[in-house]
Amino acid sequence: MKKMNVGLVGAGFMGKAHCVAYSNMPKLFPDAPFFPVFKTVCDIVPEIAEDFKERFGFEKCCTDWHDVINDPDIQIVSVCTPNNVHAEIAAAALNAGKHVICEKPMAATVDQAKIMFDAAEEAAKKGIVSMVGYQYRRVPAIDEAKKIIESGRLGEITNVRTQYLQSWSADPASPLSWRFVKATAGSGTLGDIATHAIDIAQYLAGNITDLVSIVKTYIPERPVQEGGVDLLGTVKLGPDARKEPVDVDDEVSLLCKYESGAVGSVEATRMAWGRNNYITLEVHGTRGSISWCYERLNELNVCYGMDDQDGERGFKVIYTGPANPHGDVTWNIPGMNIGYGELKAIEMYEFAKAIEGGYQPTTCFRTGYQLDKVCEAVLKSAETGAWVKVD
Ligand code: SOE
Repeated sequence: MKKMNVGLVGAGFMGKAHCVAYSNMPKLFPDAPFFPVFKTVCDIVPEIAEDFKERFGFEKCCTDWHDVINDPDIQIVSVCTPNNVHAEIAAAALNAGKHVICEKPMAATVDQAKIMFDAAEEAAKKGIVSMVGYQYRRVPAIDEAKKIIESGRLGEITNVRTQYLQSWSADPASPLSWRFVKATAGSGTLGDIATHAIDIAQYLAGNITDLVSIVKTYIPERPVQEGGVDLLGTVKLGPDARKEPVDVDDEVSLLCKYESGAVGSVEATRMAWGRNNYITLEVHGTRGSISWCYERLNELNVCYGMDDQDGERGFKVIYTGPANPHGDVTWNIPGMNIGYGELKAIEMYEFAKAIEGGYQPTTCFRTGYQLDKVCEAVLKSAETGAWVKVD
């Protein structure tokens, strides 16, 4: 099997997710285009880089991302750093002729996203592939929903509602990480998780053209964890810890119009006690509806309302499996179920197929740039209270 060498920048939670996906891709997908070889892992904390190298079997580790970009042996770069450095690393990698898969949101600002988009457009002319980690649209149930919508069985789509609710930052004792600082994150819940919900909605209903939004920050300062890594709320600090301001949003809500003519709403928060990775989708059409939640990601609820008898109308549950998108490559029996690990492997497989085929995957840097523009429109509308057109 052909081999391709991988460099990883950022050895945190998402670095781990990428590496598990690289490892599993050729095992889960018999027609995987290549076998990824772990060449170099980079993290600014030397002990983290060293530990990651050992555990995942990288050949080398380093603390300066330029060492990854300047290595002619590396063909693929994963960018899993805080958002504010995505642009310089990803653009440098693309300019050096490397395929890039970058975590979301694509950048901390639209200007940074534009730099990445331009670099990706130029690189694409040479067959170089870019991708942003909007993996939730690749859940088999979401692709099945898309098939059903496109088949017309739901009639004309009138409303698409999505939510992404988490609780890991609801406790004021959860430390201030880079995710709560505008300079590093760009925005809070908006870029971090609302973008996933927006991506699913746009995947199914077309791009958002107009929106009006509310953005709230509930916890204005948080305790600082000295020298710690971002552990997503699993560490709590006592009342004596030094505090610093939060200058990004905790919660965002928007009403929107899609280019398809549908309308809808998106809500996201990291402050919803009791909700963990609660991504929901509800689609209403003139003949039927779809409903889905990530916490039961293998199940798609469909109601063919107009085709049901009076008195028998309701949702039926499709347990996704071999007969659904990506069903040939995960597990054999519906109900055996896939989870986050397999989902990231599906994403990696799509990335690998695009590299082999020399085309840009869905969720390429064009998609990432457009999503960053939606975020810009959300923040603008929240400031003025007015409807805003997405550029
Ligand atoms: C934290 O909110 C986070 O890790 C996000 O950054 C991811 O994109 C999401 O998939 C899970 O939660």
